[in-house]
Amino acid sequence: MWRGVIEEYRDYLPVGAKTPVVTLLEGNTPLLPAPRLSERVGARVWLKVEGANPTGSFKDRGMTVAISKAVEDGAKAVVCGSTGNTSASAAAYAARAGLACVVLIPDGYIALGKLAQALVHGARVVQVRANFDRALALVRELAEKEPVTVVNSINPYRIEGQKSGAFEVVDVLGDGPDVHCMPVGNAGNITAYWKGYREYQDAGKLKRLPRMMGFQAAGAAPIVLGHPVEKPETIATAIRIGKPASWYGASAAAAESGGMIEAVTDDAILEAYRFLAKEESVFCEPASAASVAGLVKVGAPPGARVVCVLTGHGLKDPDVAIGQIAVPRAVDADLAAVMEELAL
Ligand code: AN7
Repeated sequence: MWRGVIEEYRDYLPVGAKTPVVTLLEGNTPLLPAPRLSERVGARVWLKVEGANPTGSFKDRGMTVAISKAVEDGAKAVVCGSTGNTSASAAAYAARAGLACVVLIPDGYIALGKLAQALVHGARVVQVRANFDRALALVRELAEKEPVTVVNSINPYRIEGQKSGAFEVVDVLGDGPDVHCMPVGNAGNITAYWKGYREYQDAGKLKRLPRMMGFQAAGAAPIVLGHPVEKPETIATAIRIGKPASWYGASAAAAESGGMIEAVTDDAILEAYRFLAKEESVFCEPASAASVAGLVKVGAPPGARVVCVLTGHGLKDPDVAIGQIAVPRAVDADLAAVMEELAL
């Protein structure tokens, strides 16, 4: 049986025999072949379906390590600022560990499913009239005044856990892919994947390092522009971030791997989002589709092995989903009415 990220990759993680393992058996997510996307871009594409994690996003990989270490270090409470998924994951893992959890979220800009998760798992949720960047600054200030552990990706244990995504890709493919595509928000995940690939290289488990391709939303693309964005805007609220904490890590991953950080428009993100749902049967959230929008935009060498990380589940953001289709109208409960509606 799969034992969760810490037990499966213990040798690569900063945990000891005394670390209390707080796990929801995260990880081991599908690496799903994507035949129609492969045909479209002329490469061999796999989708790393991170929505299959316990709280529906990749954040669980880092949270199992961050919360376990917080318990080991005697913490009583954790705090994070979040565009949604970090708060959902922190709330769930904190509940499992018996820790109090405080989350600061940008008022009105987090997807409904994520807000629901933080609430049902029992976190203290504060909606702040500000964007994510300001919420994270407040979290740092709060942690200086109060005895709380920050579980944003500025906590290095988060990055350590998230690098397990790269291990799993290599464990399935037998080597690194040629190209690795992913969305970039606060830039922790691209930093983590690159660390994971390099550690597996050092361990002799991988011969080929992938080119790391990170994609920001065009309205929230500070790394592409080369300066912070004061008022980031995108339909992909998960990556509506103007001042990424791991800016350096993302730039280094792209530069060292011969990859790039690029921007994709909201229209391109939504096109990829619909394509993934209709053609590959994977319902991901808008931010996740940025990885595929990016691949479609920049292309890949013919026949290259490409992995696109789909970071979160589509059910997280029902408003965007429903906004993409015409909501069906109600008809009378008789067969004639149903058939008329179906134009049969
Ligand atoms: C679905 O939850 O920043 O570049 O506070 O939820 O590591 O930040 C979420 C980010 C991509 C970007 N896809 O990852 C948060 C938060 C999804 C996300 C990203 C996020 P990073």
